[in-house]
Amino acid sequence: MSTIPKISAISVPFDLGAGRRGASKGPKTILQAGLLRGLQQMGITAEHTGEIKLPDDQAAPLAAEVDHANLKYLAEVVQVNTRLAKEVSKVVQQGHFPLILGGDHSIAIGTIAGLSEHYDNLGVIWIDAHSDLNTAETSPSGNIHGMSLAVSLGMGHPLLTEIHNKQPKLKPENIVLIGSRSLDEGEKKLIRSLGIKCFTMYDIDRKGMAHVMQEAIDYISTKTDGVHLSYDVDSLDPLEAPGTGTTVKGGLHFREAHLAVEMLAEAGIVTSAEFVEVNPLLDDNNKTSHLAVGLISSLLGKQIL
Ligand code: 4U7
Ligand code: MN
Ligand code: MN
Ligand code: MN
Repeated sequence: MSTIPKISAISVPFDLGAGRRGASKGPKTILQAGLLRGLQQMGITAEHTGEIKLPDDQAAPLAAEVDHANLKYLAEVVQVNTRLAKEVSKVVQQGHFPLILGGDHSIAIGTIAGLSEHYDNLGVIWIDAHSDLNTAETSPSGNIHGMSLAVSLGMGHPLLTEIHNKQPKLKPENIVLIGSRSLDEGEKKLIRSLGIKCFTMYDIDRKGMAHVMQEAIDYISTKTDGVHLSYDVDSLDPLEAPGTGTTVKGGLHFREAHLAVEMLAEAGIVTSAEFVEVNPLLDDNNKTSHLAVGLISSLLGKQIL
């Protein structure tokens, strides 16, 4: 992708949307694994715009103030995503490519909210073992990182769905799920009733990743005016990506994961991306952070030859 604009990387050291702590340390280890240096070596101009986080002294009082059933840390999630949405919107306004480094997947709420201000038909490719389509009513955990895609569709607590105004942020027909293998009952119902395009691990095994990606690209590129890639590293098999909080066996292999982003680079359709759920506390020698750097580089055009 020689046409790639300047990359603005935004760190979101936030993990209260997840059931386990540690993803807040993800952005730092991804940067330490050499992300910006690698991109610069590829001839890409990349800057780090800074961190979006809660003021340290506010986390405790906020948690005490709000007690919503089955929406853990609602106030914190709202606050960080409200800030993130503004920053993402600003980056798009500047004509740069937003690259968001998570953080748990609840930050997709803010990313997509900020993007949606600039697109009438935003497409989202959601590569994840999960679909993150729960609401407080269907969630078995109350963890908001399992609800972010539903929120972007306008479903869930108004404090979440109303972040950054525009409502809803996404249309179900503009979403593609890839790598799904752990879906809750309520999520399955929603995928079926809304007709959301979903390529499960079965489809990837049956058709191969190249075929699935081509179908996904053809499906999404014709009807959208921008495509956001939301990449949860738990889409990979735990053997490849041990450093994440919600591993599910039977996931993408290293080459399949790379092929997916290489094909997106070749298609030239992706206008923003986020890489989430890297948890260095659970990692093995920063394997998952290095993997994330490799995937981001491939997405932004790194080729073998
Ligand atoms: B992730 C789960 F029940 N569905 O809602 C839930 F299996 O961002 C997991 O994809 C959600 O990692 C995982 O808690 C959220 C669970
Ligand atoms: Mn996820
Ligand atoms: Mn996941
Ligand atoms: Mn996860």
